Amino acid sequence: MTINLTRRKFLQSAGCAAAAIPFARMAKAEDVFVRTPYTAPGSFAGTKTVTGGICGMCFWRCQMVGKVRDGKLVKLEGNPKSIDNGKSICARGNAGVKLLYDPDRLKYPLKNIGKRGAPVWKRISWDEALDECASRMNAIIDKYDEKSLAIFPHGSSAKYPMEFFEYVIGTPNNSEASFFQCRGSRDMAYIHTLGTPAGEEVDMPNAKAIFMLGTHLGENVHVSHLKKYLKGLENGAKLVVVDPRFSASAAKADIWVQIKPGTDTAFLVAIMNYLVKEEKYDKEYVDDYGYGFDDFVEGISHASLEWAANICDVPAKQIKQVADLLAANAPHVSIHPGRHTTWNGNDFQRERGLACLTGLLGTIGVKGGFVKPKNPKVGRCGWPRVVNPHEESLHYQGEMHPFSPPGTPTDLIRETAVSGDPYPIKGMIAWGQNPMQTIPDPGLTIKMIEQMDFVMVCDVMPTDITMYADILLPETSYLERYDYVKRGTQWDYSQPHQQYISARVPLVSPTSADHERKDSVWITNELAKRMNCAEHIPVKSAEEMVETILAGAELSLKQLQQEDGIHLQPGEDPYGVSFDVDFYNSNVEEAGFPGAPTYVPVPQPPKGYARLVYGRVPVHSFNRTQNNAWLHNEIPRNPVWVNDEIAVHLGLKDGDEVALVNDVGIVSAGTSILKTTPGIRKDVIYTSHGYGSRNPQLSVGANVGIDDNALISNRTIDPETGTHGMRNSFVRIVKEGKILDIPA
Ligand SMILES: Nc1nc2c(c(=O)[nH]1)N[C@H]1C(S)=C(S)[C@@H](COP(=O)(O)OP(=O)(O)OC[C@H]3O[C@@H](n4cnc5c(=O)[nH]c(N)nc54)[C@H](O)[C@@H]3O)O[C@H]1N2
Ligand SMILES: Nc1nc2c(c(=O)[nH]1)N[C@H]1C(S)=C(S)[C@@H](COP(=O)(O)OP(=O)(O)OC[C@H]3O[C@@H](n4cnc5c(=O)[nH]c(N)nc54)[C@H](O)[C@@H]3O)O[C@H]1N2
Ligand code: SF4
Ligand SMILES: [Mo]
Repeated sequence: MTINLTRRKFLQSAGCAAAAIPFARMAKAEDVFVRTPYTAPGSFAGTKTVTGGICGMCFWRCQMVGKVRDGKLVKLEGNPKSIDNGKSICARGNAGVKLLYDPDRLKYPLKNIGKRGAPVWKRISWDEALDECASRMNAIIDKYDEKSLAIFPHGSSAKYPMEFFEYVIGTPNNSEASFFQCRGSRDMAYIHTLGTPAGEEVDMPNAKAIFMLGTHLGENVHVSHLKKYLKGLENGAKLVVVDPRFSASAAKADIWVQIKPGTDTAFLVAIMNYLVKEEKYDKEYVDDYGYGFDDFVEGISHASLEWAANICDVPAKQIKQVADLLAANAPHVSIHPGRHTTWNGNDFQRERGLACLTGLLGTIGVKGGFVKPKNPKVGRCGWPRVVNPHEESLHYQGEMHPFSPPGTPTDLIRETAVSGDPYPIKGMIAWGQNPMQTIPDPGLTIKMIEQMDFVMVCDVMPTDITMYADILLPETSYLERYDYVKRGTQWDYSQPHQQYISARVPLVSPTSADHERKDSVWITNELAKRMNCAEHIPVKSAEEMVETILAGAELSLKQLQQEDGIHLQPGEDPYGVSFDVDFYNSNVEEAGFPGAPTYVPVPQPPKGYARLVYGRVPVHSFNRTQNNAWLHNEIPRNPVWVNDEIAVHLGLKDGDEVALVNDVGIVSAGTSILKTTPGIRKDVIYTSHGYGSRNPQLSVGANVGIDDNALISNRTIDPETGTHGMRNSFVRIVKEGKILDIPA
């Protein structure tokens, strides 16, 4: 592929073209491409290839190039120079084109002159919007103090405003979805076991066995991670998948353990107890790097195979079979740490269990095991820490959740806002996060929002949270802006080691006559000026921010461009690096929690209900792609999985139109189609996340399928970390208005 367009030339042509083409014509041109990208590469003749793109359809950040014709992006592809995703991007990455030209996108700053939740929008100028946001937030700070603001950020463009509100304004109330509803419990458990966050750094390509708990690769799609996994399987790795559902991974497994949800820690400690008793663990690794091993052995000694079999509802001999398979292939075993790990509120202990199992098998720093390749160094660019509000954080004040990830547990913010105790929280900022469909118990989120003096939302699309904004700010999309650097190493560590550095640069011009979108650096700086913080502004533009980060690696945007968007340099072999293992963690014990991984039972479904469990579909990212017609057309609604025998009992059949009602009486706003299958336990109902938006501004995605989050009314809090347990809500099926009890 020739990459023959310089950035300068590209920006010139893109700028002119965009200004010259009225939007109606652009939309028409786009329609021509709706169906073509997958099938007709010939139709991309005459396009220019622009390098430097980084995908933002999910957070994996694959490296891309864009095909541009007349200033219009017509196709996205993996960057052939990438040693990460390579030429591949997934369906969602491909559909970025559709997001870019989605006519429903936010275009101008908007003021809500109706009610929160039932907005009436009035277009206002940026000056009016920023003046109002700043003056109302200043007023809240004057009346109360900095702690009365809370920010709900997510994604790379939210980092800059997040740092502003935390480091400069000084609020500790910052709750990132990636921690408190995603991987916070995992990262903290690994830090307090192996001394390092987990990432998903298991060397699957070189593994003899791969062990996955819940992790449903194939439905969970992160391109280079999937490549690692598939390479491992191709290379003959045995696969063990523990999942109550016949997931895409379970379908490839040598052993599928159809576990009872919430009981995984019992499963893990029984395996470890067996390995210890049978002396099938890595004594040398444990002797050299293990701490608290005797206390650990004592702490798990009760966990017989039969004990776990009874709790997990799986045969004892299958647990033994899994343990033997792992031991037989050790140390070349990938114990996958998982990613979304906020399941039932007993999650820190389960993740500690996974980390301990990793140590027990000595599968650290070896082929196939847990390895941490060194990333290339780059510079830092962001707001200075003018204040450090950390100690004021609600969980420090209350001495709760001592192993909390960075920020403040979402639930503490929400309860504090609703009760006003220990202090009022009166201003809310949502930036790249959709709390309405992301945080369990949306009813409580609405209560929190209702008592706010001011709500500001910055987004790219109308979503369920934007309906609650007083002022709604439109951001440029990831295809039109500079933002953070993506760096890493190649994924198959048996290859000569290489590191890469790339940066997100615009593939098309952000300017156009039909909208007034701005990037997050510009928006935050303008707010900072109006909040009397101009002196702390670290950079004038997003471009300068990227240059500063690159300068730390003695690189520049110009040089990256000359290198086709990706700088490669030699790295270090990650093998041979060991990590100490805190099998028994006395800090955890001193804080009042079990020092050895311990199974804590979780709430069980009341009579007539099944547990609601959710996961991913390969063609959607969270809630953010609901309105993307290309993706929507692939899986228009989220099927409701029900065990086939239960279905027969209830007189239901495949394809029936159903709704769900939960154990506090909340009925799903939408309906979906039933999927009856032996591939789901009888006490579980499954559907996928990312459907059922209620925002009428979405012409494709509104009221389609079932919103899982609307049904998650019972939240449990993981006591060590303060992260949300999200799978303790229970549902019944509704068909034609009739509620059907799930038989025991
Ligand atoms: N296509 C797509 N891919 C994505 C994303 C996306 O939005 N779309 N998001 C990305 C992100 S940020 C994340 S965090 C990951 C999430 O992906 P994962 O980390 O793989 O998600 P989980 O929710 O842990 O896994 C869901 C699976 O867990 C099973 N499960 C439910 N309860 C239990 C239980 O108690 N025990 C066990 N063993 N299994 C259980 C479910 O049946 C389901 O198969 O996906 C990433 N990849
Ligand atoms: N019920 C339930 N809840 C979940 C999950 C689940 O499976 N089920 N998954 C959990 C997990 S693993 C995660 S990681 C979180 C994800 O939680 P969120 O980060 O809230 O994910 P999204 O639903 O994609 O919402 C992100 C919002 O950012 C907007 N957005 C997209 N791009 C941009 C941009 O460039 N700039 C700005 N300003 N906004 C942008 C989107 O339009 C959307 O409104 O959800 C968690 N919560
Ligand atoms: S995995 Fe797919 S959606 Fe995520 S960054 Fe890569 S191409 Fe984009
Ligand atoms: Mo996540």
